[in-house]
This record gives sequence, structure tokens and C-alpha cells, in this order.
Amino acid sequence: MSTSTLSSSEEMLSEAQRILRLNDKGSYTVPTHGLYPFQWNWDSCLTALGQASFDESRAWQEIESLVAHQWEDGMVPHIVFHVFDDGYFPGPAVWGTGRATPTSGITQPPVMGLVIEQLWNRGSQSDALKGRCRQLVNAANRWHAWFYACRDPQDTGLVALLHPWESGRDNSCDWDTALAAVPADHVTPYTRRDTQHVDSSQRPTKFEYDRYIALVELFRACHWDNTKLHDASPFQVVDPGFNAILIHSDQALARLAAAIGEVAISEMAEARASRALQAMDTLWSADKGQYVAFDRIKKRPVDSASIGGLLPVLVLPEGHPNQSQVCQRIGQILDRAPYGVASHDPDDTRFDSKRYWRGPSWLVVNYLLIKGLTQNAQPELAERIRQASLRSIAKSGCAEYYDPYTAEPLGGKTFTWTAAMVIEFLRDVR
Ligand code: 9WN
Repeated sequence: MSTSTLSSSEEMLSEAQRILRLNDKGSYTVPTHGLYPFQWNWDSCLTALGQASFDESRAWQEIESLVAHQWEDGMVPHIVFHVFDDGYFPGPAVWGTGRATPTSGITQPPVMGLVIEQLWNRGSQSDALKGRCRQLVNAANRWHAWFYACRDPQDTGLVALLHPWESGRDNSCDWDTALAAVPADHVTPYTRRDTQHVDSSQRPTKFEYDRYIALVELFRACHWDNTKLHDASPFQVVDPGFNAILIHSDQALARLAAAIGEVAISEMAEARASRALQAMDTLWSADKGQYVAFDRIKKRPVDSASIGGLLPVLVLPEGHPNQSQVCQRIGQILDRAPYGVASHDPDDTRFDSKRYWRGPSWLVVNYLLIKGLTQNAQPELAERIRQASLRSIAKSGCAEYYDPYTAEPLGGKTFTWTAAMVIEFLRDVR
């Protein structure tokens, strides 16, 4: 039923629950069968929001099964390869991280903090769950501390991404210039799997993939030593979207830790968040009227207006001078397309409404924008995004992403985190 019309909230909800169950492997959920046959970090955390609506314990378990593979240094990896499957490239042998259960060696947007706060606040708050919550609060705290220790060695207050996949917005135009400078002449020959599942016009190019793999091979040669990777990496980009998610999660962690009596963690999270929030304004571009990424290798701002530069709406405090421009930009992008917020500036010549993160609308991003806009007293704009997202679902089912002009379903189908977001978006109308 992935691409047929869903005409009512009830139908959407039942399709979303069907997909969460379809992709459930028992203790973790795959994003979709075939294209992504393992556990992905931010997918799983956001998936837990949907699972909580029908099975609270299973929702906590989804995050626990990820955190069970947290590295000793605190990093929570972006993929856990629970069961071997050769349908995905790059698999465990390419990563070569040497873990008992193989994992990738990079991370992903830290949404865990904001998700566990929601699970706790909305849940039964039983004694048993409090113990489980405490464990995840400690894990999130270690992970967030790891970011500032290993991805901000100059103590700027903001963390860098060392690989485009860490952003979760893999081939956003934001990474083009930094990625182009990554040497890729000696990449081991490989066969892509993604383009065997999805049309290549919707996926990154070979030029980009060569560089993705070159970075993995370089980090593997550094034995995945996070005390060395930042300085060794030819790709170091500070992304406003990623940093906003980290700050927002630290703010959530501070509240949640306080609520369950973890006072020291609450104070640490609060201190990290307020310091990073101050540093965020170094990424403001008056010219573009939004935040932009910063390339630490080239030592200059990145000339690219993507959705990443609008995600700071998640953390802008009331009365912040950039608040109205950020909200206005989000509204302008939404005015251009009826099916959700495009992931890139439609006026940029690189905009592509069908290719991965270079234009399509993603429900998880729409969700984060809605959260930010709601906090920023913009309920009408938030509601427009929610309705646009639901229109995509009604027309095209739970796809990985959508053409924002037509709602054409793109990428993988019967997609887990999209289904979870549907449940989230329907909470208000059920
Ligand atoms: C690489 C699973 C993941 C998402 C990312 C999305 C895509 C992987 C890929 O799929 O990335 O991590 O192979 O393209 O960009 O955000 O977590 O859904």
C-alpha cells in the first residue's frame, strides 16, 4: 500500500503502524528492507516516538538496542550491523571498526536526548522505566560530552562533522565544496548497492560516493581513534543544523535529568547547551538571512542555503534577533511547494526536487521544524508544515522522501521513520 492514496487519518495511522511492525526485527527496526537492512542511529531514535504510541516498553528498547553498542569513548555509531546482509554497501568489512558486533565508525544527529524526554513525559513513568530512562540519560550525556571533546578540539563551542553521512543529510549541497577537496584517487574499487534498490537519479553521484568511501578508508587507517580523527580529516564542516539538534537535545537532557534526580548531568547538559548556543551566531549569514555551514579546512563560511541553516529554529530563544528572519525563510520555502519544506533553497541552481537531500521534503526534518516553530510561537506556520506533510502521506504513502512539488514518493518505500512521523503528526487530530 506504500504508494496508494490514504484517505483518512485512520487509514494513515493503520498504515504507519503496519510499517513499524513490518520493519521490526525484534529489538531494533530497519529503516526499510532491502536498501537499509541494519539499525541506523537517528532513524531508531525517531522511530521510538511512533512505537511509544502502541508499545511503550518496545519504544525504550529501540533506543537501548542502539546504545548497547555505544563506544567506550562515548560515541554512538551511525549504523549497528546486527545481522550480516550483503545488500548494503559499505558493509562491516569496509568500516573495519573491529567491534564484536560490527558498527560503522562515525555518528549521526543526536536526537536521542529530545526523544527520551518525550518518551518519559508522555509515558507511564513507572519505577521500572525510571531505571531504564536513567541508563539512557547517562548514555546521552556521555555521547554529548564526546562531541565537544572529539569534534571541537579548539574549544569553539560548536562541533564539526567529519563525514557527510554524519549530518544525516548526506548529499546536501552544503558539503559540495568541502567534499570536492577530499582526495579520492586511491579508493579501493567497489560496487554500489543503493542504486540497485533505488533509481540513481534519486541518489548521490559516483563523484560523491568515491569521496564518502575515501573518508571511511582514511579513518580506518587511523584505527578509528577519535582523539586523532578530527585533525586528520580533510573534511571538517560545522553544520548549524547538526549543532542545533545537539543543543536542543542537551536542553531536553538537562530537563529530563533534573526530573529524574540526575542533578550533575542536568548541570553539565545545561552548561554545554548555553555555551554552544552563544557560538551558534558565528554561523549567521546576513546575506542569506539564515545560518550557513562553516568549512574548518578552508576557514570560510559555505555558500549554500539549505534546510540545515533553518534548523536553528529549534534553539533560538525568545526575542532572538534572527528569529523572525529564520521563520520567514521557512515560510517562503513552504510557499513554493505544497508537499512539505524543501531541503534546499529552490532558487539555487543546484536544487533538484528528486535527488536525495538536494531538494526533496523529508518528514523527519519537517518534524524538527514544527517543534522549533511551536517553541517560537509560530503555530500557524507549524500547522501548515504538518498539513503539507500529511498531504504527502495521503497521496503517496510512507516513502523515504518526497518531491515537494508533486509528493512523488522517492527513495525507499514503506519507510520506518516516515511512518513514525505520521503517528506523531496525527497526535493532534486523533
Ligand atoms: C547512510 C537510513 C539513512 C538515514 C540518513 C539518510 C540515508 C545512508 C545511505 O539513510 O543515509 O547513512 O546509505 O544513504 O541520508 O539520514 O539515517 O534511513
